[in-house]
Amino acid sequence: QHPNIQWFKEAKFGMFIHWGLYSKLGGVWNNKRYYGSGEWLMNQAKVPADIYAAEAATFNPVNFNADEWASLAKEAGIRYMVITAKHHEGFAMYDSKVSDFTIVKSTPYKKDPMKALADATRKRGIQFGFYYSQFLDWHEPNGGGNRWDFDESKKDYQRYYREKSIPQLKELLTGYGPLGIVWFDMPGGLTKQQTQQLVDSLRVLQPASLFSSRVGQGLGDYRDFGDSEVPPAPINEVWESIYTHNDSWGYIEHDMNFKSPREIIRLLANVASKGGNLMLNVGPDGKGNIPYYSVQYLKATGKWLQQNGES
Ligand code: FUL
Repeated sequence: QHPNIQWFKEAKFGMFIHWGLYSKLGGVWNNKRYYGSGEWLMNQAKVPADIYAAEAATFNPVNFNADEWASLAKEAGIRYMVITAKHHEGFAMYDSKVSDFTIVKSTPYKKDPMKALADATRKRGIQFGFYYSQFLDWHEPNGGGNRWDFDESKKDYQRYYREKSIPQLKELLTGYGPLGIVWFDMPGGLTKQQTQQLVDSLRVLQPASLFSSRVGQGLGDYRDFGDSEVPPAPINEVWESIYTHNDSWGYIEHDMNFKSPREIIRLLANVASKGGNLMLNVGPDGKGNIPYYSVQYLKATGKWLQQNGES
């Protein structure tokens, strides 16, 4: 077991945040509405990489306020936060030096929101972590997943890992203070030995960080189930369930199917009673606002937890 697993075993409630260029698109492409995972819009609509990238020119999340997000988490009784540093679309939501496709270099916003969020979160005693899509990257010719622009047979995954994925992970593990979690997602293109090498090369940078099981090949520090899945019975392992507040991880403007405070509390109780943590996702919009119902219902959840002696 990982030497720093204890806090996670006791955490119970985490906040997941999916935030990227897709947040600005809100599930709409060429006047067509898509439903489901808003962060998959580029793939759903098979948007060419260069046309998708041009959307960055109008991504300007001026309402983003790190202290607001962190204090909402605190009020909700949340103990750890994991935010998308780069999702499958390939866009870095932080100041990456190894790519030009970043919030600092290709948007009018020009700032790195992650520094402020890391600080605001930790200041409130909440563990902070990054989600990073280590294999799927639809922006890059050698990244996994984009077959509508790039020929699969010509892809060099090793090169993608070498030139973008690993260097970006190293940036995230060295530039943002102590990370509670590095939340990998959707492994691919690596053997077990190569995955072990990846893990080892990152471990040395932050030995205390926990790595999610989606790093692949059974090498994570705790177990994640599938999306929106709770095991049927208690299990004797360190684990986490991930759910999203409505029906999408990334912001979708026409998705109003938010779980009520009662539903959130039931879910929390179900997961906690089986010994796991619930990491519940919110999807802020392209301006940097957490949806109204997520704010209200998370606050109500926190209030209930406090009244019932859990927070
Ligand atoms: C999945 C991803 O493909 C989804 O977009 C989302 O990030 C979810 C939490 O994990 O595997």
